[in-house]
Amino acid sequence: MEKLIITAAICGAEVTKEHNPAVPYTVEETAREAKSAYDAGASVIHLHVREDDGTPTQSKARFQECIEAILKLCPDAIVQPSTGGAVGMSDLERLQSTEVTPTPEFATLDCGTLNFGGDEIFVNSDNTIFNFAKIMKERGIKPELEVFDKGMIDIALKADRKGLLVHPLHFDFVLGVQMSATVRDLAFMAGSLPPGSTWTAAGIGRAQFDMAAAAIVMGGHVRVGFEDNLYLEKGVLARSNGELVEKAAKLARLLGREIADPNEARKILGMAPRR
Ligand code: KMH
Ligand code: ZN
Repeated sequence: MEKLIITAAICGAEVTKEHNPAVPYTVEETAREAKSAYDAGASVIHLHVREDDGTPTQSKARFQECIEAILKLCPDAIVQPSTGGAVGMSDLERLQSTEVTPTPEFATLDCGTLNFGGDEIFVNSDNTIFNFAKIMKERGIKPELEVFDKGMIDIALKADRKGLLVHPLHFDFVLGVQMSATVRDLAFMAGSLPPGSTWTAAGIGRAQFDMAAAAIVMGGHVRVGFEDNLYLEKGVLARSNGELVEKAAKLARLLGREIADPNEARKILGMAPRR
């Protein structure tokens, strides 16, 4: 089986230090968390950034600072800025994370609108999705297609039929927000992709390691990190993103799957070697 790509979603836009004191806000904390994940085997850092007080931001300047700080500590890591940002941000605000220098090699592309808990709705109209895809294609950024249910795979494939995506496609199944997170759900999602696609499973909350274990044996890839889950095990907060990555890497080794380094990950994802 192909080596395993581990993505660390180190921060997110929703979790706070009240949930887990290790959630990073400052540039230094963000770089520290990325480094802990990288050292434990993460080749992709999925990145949201915060102001020093924890407020989520898509500011180009803040992304620039955080990416530079991360790459100083993890020189060959694949940094994947979020274009999802936080609920309520405008499209133009969200796209700022793709405007840093040098242009990111990878970024998320959210493929549908979803209920985000309570009254929160994360809005991604077809036109937003197609426009983000077009901009990413023009800028040479590989999109990670964020899909929170099967309908979003179909929307991504609509963008593909319009010529807005470059193959091979890579999907991230975020399971446990809008769609439940069971092995049956994961198998349905993985079985719905066009041949040649790659995929990562991101289980939310206690589903993080269930989905990781299933993805490891199914030949998918794995995302862990504070954005999706704050606990190492029931009742035990993870002290760093590195601890969550370490647990995923340990599961993979137990199951006989080797871990990809960043350059191996680029190859598996069909990306150009490090710029
Ligand atoms: N914070 C969510 C509203 C992404 O990074 O592209 C959007 C999100 C997805 O986390
Ligand atoms: Zn995210």
